[in-house]
Amino acid sequence: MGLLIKNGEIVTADSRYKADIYVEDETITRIGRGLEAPPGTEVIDATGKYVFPGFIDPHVHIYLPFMATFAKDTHETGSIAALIGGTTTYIEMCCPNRNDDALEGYQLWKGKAEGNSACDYTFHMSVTKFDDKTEGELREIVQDGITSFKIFLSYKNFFGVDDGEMYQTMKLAKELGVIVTAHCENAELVGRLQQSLLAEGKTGPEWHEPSRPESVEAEGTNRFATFLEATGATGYVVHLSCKPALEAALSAKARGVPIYIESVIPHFLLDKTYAERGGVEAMKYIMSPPLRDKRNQKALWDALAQGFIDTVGTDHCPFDTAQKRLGEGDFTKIPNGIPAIEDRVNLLYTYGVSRGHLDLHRFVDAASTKAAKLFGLFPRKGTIAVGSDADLVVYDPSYRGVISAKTQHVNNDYNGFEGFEIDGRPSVVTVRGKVQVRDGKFVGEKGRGKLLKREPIYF
Ligand code: DUC
Ligand code: ZN
Ligand code: ZN
Ligand code: ZN
Repeated sequence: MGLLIKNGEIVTADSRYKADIYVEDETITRIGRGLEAPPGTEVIDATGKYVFPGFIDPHVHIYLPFMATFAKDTHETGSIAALIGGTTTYIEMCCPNRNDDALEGYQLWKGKAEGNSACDYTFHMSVTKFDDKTEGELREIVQDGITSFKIFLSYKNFFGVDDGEMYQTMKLAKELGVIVTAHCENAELVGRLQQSLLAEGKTGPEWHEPSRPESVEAEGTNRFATFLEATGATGYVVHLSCKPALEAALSAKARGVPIYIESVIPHFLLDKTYAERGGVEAMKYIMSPPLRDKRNQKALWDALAQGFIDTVGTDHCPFDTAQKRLGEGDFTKIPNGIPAIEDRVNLLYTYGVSRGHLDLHRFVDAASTKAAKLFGLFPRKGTIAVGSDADLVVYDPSYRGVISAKTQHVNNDYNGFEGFEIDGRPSVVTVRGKVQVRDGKFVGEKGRGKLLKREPIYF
């Protein structure tokens, strides 16, 4: 049975027009005015609404053993939350520990998602060590359609790589047409600063940011860019949070280094004063890189509006208040993460487009199209065109609401954006032609999501 979305205003990264969209099976087959549909077609009236391509979150953690515990979502809860918020595809970080085998890790992560996600998904494969065996396994994983790597310059004891391993990872990525994504903070410096703060009795959550200052992120970003330059690999900085790191990345870009930038929604809207409230209220706002001084937010919004920041993701990573309390008396033990998978699109629309910081096309580009292009999903995902997957978000800009943990679908007992107003939300969300969400409710089929096989890209 077909699906017809009538009278909406289609908005992509580069076009805006009124037309109907006809979907057969999983694919958009016609776009035009006054389309007729055979009897039995499901018709959705999108009068007064935008129709956006399904949004893509390029950076989430669903299954994640980390900091003596596990992130709280499953693919069932995480994907339903994503879909309600308009995200129809997410890219999860597959993060085996340094001591674990890469291929076994990949199979484990893949197994957690298979048959459980209601939206489509793929992975960035973390390279957490580099030796001959790992290299062979990485080649196999790329063959399976995973054409992006992730490296951590931080988290030395969990996933972090040293500079030599970063170099080898980039050489392999260059050969295979794989983009290297990176968490850029200087691990050694963070470790030393943490130890000296603790030794001075500075143990509360307000010391998390001073243990990972802006300069530490700028150094990591600059080092990552330097290694890209030397190896010729293409890179993508994840969750860039501050002006000095932005300057480091942009100065590399200006000299021709192929480097792309992601920032995540918490850094646009929350600042370090949230982590200075004391006790568990502060611990809820611990993530890395940390929430920063508020002056950075303008730099991020401006860079996003101008296209210097390419994508907006979440770094979704839920830990509940009981887990956050693992760091009572020692800020280095607070599980890092602020969940946002459900709220990213509505927050970016509200505080970007609706409140005048962001052009509507740049919004679609940053929240969907650019990620599709960078990660080998375009034009299957990230646009509205004949032949593309029918991942569509009928968006109601007249909706008014307030974010609250009481109404969220993420598996967590708080929401870092509690009380934030939203000026719009998806009224219908489809994944490959099937209606999965209507007006804030999941009405679809659990476990329908597919692992997306991606092709290498030689940038
Ligand atoms: N930062 C977080 O806050 N959580 C997960 C991993 C990361 O890099
Ligand atoms: Zn990270
Ligand atoms: Zn992350
Ligand atoms: Zn415009």
